[in-house]
Amino acid sequence: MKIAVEGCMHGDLDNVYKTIADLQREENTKIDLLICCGDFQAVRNKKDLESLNVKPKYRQMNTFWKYYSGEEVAPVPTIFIGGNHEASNYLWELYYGGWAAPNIFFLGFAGVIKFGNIRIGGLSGIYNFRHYKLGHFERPPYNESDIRSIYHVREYDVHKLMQVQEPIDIFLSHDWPVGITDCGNWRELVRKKPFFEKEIQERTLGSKPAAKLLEKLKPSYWFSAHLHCKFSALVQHGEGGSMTKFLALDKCLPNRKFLQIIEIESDPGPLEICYDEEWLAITRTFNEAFPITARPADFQSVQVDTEGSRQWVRSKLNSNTRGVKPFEFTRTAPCHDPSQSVFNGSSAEHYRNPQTEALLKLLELPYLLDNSIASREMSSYSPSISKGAYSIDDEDIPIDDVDELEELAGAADEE
Ligand SMILES: [Mn+2]
Repeated sequence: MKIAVEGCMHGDLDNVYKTIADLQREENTKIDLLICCGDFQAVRNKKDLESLNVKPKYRQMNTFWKYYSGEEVAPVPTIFIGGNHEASNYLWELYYGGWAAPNIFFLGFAGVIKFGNIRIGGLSGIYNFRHYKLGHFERPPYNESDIRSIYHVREYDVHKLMQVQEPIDIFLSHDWPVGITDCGNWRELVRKKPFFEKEIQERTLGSKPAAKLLEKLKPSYWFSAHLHCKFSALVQHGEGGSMTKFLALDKCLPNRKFLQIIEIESDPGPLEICYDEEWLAITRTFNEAFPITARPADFQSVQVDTEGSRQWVRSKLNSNTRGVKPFEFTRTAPCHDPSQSVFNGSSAEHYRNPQTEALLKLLELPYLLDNSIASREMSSYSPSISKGAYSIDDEDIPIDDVDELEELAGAADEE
């Protein structure tokens, strides 16, 4: 199987698919799957832009909406995770994963799926210690603070991924696992990106939970993005242990290293995206601890019966009309109309995405994503007055936006 791996998409689907088409023609080859490591920007209409954390000058429709409306169809099955520049309201609709557009699958805030016999896991968002322990309290419309915290990785989602026992072939995170630079040529990296040096030395460049997951899951491949440069590393898990090939890629710009083709040995097919039984069992088990307020998840109440829940999920999938195939793509919010300069369609703040509802029904779980009590309860549990570690006033703000840093670094970054 040939997989194209891409760094940050930034809504530039037209260009990435064109690059893949050119490559297939030039090299007389066929790409089976495109993987994108976040900052995908699945913006359906102008209203979605209100949930996207970008500076006003970058607040553009770009090209995802054409794939959402059906004007264009993704020529290659595409899997993506979320980063820190997303239409977070839309990704929230698909919290458990699902089709964001035909042939374009969002892995969820955390998720594992199968493509053929290849198992792909991922964690959306970026790490920020101030919000890590909190629950998923953000609800659209997002205020100035929520629009930034919604994409910060939560302990709950990491905890679910830490339960995965069976081998993972490919894992995706938007920011890099902290310490990954030790396993590659960091000197060369620092030559190109001098402003990373301090973070590397202080071990703050990247995500702590991602590093924890790398150590636990030991996938064959790990792909990341976010820092807008290409970097590879080889991680050896203990003496004589297995290896993880790490690769980070740039964003999609001319003459930037944003795409890489890897070849993985796999069964002949069919090459389709399918639900992962172990992951659905974990999702079902831990849903009762789903933290819908700012309060940290309480894992103590969760009864783990690994074999029992596996069997339960298996029998459900066997009797499901679609088998292990995810539920079909459905449009919720209206499509962008380029003939209109301002959005004047009617659009709800939150849609119950039928894919999410169907999956929850299959797993016999309640729908919690529009729980409005959440936001009210949230105000009585202010992170800033809780333990010091979550203090909003903390000056130590990790890298949230590399572009901002690059602008500050100015000409030093120009290659
Ligand atoms: Mn990013």
